[in-house]
Amino acid sequence: MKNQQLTLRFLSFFFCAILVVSCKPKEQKAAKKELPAKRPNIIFMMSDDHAYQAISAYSDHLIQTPNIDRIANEGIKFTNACVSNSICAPSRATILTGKHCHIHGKVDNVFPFDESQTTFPQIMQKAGYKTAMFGKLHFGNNPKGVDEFKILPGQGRYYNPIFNTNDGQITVEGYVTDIIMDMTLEWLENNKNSEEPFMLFSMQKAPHREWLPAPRHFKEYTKKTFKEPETLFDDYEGRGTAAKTAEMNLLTHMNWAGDSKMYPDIMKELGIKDKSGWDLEAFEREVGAMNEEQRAVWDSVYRPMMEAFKKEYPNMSDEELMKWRYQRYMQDYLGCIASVDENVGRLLDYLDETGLAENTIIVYTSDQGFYLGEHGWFDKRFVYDESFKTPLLIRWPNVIKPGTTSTEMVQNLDFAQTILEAAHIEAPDDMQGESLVPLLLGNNEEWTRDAVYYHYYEYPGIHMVKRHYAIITQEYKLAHFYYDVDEWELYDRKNDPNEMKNVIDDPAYADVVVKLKKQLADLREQYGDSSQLDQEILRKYLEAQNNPDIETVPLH
Ligand code: SGN
Ligand code: CA
Repeated sequence: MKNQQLTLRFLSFFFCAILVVSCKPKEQKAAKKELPAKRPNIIFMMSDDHAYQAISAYSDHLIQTPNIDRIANEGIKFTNACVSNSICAPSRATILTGKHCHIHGKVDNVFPFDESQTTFPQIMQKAGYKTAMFGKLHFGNNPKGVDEFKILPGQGRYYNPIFNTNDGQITVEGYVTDIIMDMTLEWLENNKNSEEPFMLFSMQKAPHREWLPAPRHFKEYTKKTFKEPETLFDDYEGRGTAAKTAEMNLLTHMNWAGDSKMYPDIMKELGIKDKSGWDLEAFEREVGAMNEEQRAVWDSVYRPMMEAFKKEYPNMSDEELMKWRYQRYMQDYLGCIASVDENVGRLLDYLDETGLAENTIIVYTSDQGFYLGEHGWFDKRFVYDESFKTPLLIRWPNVIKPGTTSTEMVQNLDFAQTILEAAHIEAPDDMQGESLVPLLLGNNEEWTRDAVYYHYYEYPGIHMVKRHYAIITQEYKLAHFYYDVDEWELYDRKNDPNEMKNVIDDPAYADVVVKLKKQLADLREQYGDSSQLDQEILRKYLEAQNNPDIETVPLH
């Protein structure tokens, strides 16, 4: 009996095992993920000149940004996100139109944006989205396609800023980064129960030059010392003429009053001249805009620091001065980032508290990257990594897998199509980017692009970075500086991440050069760019420099 029972048990176990094995589903290719049916809200946060080196999700050697990092940890971080032209208004125009600069026409900061161009908020507004924009646009005109806007005129200022609004100009007391977030939160509060989804732009001025922090950060940040970049003392050997002639060096081109916050009276005492011709004006434009209370906090921190420097200055070597200027620069720049991060935290908390977080896509990016002393520089413009790459973090709960990293060559050119697709709206055929939606969903095999196109124009002009166009792949960067020189540069991105050696004439790269030149010519053709267009754009630019009757946007 016992034996029979055992045999039975064994047999039933055996059959069950067979059943389990045969029912196990075959290894299947992961199913393609689809967009959720419900249209999402979108908050597009962009700061001005926020270098990825100053976001701890990318690199934590300078500052901790726990709130911005939350977006990366709960969403996706792009490590090769870049711009098609590393300068403010052209980048914004590319973001809003989904087109390269030579197509939408905003190639530099000089001419106003062509208002006949279609921007994606106009398309979203027509498709039933509620739309609003707060902060910096820098177009020389107001945004189209937004129900409500409060926009800084031109570059705007840090303290007690003026805004252009639907109902005329207003001046708001306080610090610009806090104010722009106040406006963002107020609009959300007023619209959170609306039936329609929303598209909200919250665009910070910080940390744009002259890098002025909130008074609450003066003391803490002026006491900090930051790690110097490896290339702070770059002598530009091994690079082309453009790197050698650019005017963005911390020691030689930075303003004393406006940038390093040296008091004009101390400058005078030390016999330091206003080299740019607008240094004292820049100081007055920003520091002069403070109210009494803000100015008192400023003077209590900056005055003693500058008095101490006054004593040291006569005995300082160039190397010591460079180091001092780097620290001064970072203290102010990163002080600005501290407020940006705090305000991102305010927004994320608000979205959690109201339950809006769940169906809201949050994008955090910058209009371009920035040099934080790398190659001895500040500013941007070049196709070299620190200015060409830009931070890009996106959170979309239940759609993007938390903690995802993508190394794909994505560009600001792609944002319009991405947002339209996420919102179930068809993008116009003449947009030139590629939607990032497959990468957000995890359908990575659908991504097609492996090289991006770059074109910078604003020369001769402030910072004197020569005109150039380029092709960039994960491995290489090939650039042509075509005006007032005719020079090619090639960088091996994997073996020379600091881009210290132009290998264009190195025989080992001869095949790469041939291949990339062909690919670059094809890209130019594909995107509708040409030497003839380069010449026309240049002619118009030079004409405006010589003719004061031609309308231009103020520089500062
Ligand atoms: C200002 C800055 C420049 C900066 C341009 C463009 N000088 O002119 O350093 O390159 O803006 O910046 S400042 O002293 O007025 O700040 S952009 O971000 O608007 O393109
Ligand atoms: Ca900018």
